[in-house]
Amino acid sequence: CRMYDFDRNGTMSFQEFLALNKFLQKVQGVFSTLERGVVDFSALRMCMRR
Ligand SMILES: [Ca+2]
Repeated sequence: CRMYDFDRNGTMSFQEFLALNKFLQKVQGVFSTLERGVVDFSALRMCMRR
């Protein structure tokens, strides 16, 4: 799940998760009128499981 790994160290820290959350909220705000489900939260959950 490198696409969520902002500093590209191979793992997703809690700090990165928070940053990602902020980012996703922004993205969702932009795209929510265009299409719901642009951000796949189930994929993110799989990412966190590792
Ligand atoms: Ca990282």
